[in-house]
Amino acid sequence: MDRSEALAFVQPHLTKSRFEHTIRVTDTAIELAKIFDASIEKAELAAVFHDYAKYRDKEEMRRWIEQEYLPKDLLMYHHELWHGPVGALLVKREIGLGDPDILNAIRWHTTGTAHMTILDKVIYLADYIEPGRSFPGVEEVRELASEDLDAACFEAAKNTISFLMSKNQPIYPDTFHAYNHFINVLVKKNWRQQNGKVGK
Ligand code: DGI
Ligand code: FE
Ligand code: FE
Repeated sequence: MDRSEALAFVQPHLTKSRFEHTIRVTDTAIELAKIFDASIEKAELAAVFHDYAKYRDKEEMRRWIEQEYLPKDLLMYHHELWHGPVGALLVKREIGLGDPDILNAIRWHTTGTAHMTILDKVIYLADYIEPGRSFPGVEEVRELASEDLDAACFEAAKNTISFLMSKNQPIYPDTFHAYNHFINVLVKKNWRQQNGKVGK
């Protein structure tokens, strides 16, 4: 499936501004995929479909989570978190896109998780830093994003958690798992650099 075909599938499900966001996420994801050597074709499709389920009826999404093999604990958290996992399911069912790499990147794009693939990180980050985003801290993440994917994801996870805590919002476990994973990765990288083991 090429980009224009994919966009034609997605457009009827999105508002105009969400569709424009999707295009910016797609362009950003392709740039990141080039820098970090992810599949450009997969990054493009995952980005086009990442918010596919964003405007599904809340009760419909609840039913998918109840009926299908999706984490039930999602139901105890804000429905904003549902469109990633439900999106992955519906992109497979309705569009017929079965590539697990693409579906996982869609699944994790809002919360992140531990042990994300490069493609997962590319989509997580592209959604966070696309040029239409203007929240505090985004510029630092943009700068990191061209150099160190893990450091950029760490900052994004940290900012998201700080933001949610400042609003007294519950935080989904995978959001914490992402944060904890990236802090460990960065500590290890720093140790290696300080001990002259770069690249080993
Ligand atoms: O769909 P988008 O708006 O493009 O972006 P997104 O899928 O990253 O969703 C962003 C929203 O999700 C943002 O308001 C923060 C929220 N979010 C991310 N992680 C968590 C979370 N909300 C809660 N309550 N808990 C989380 O762990
Ligand atoms: Fe989203
Ligand atoms: Fe998005």
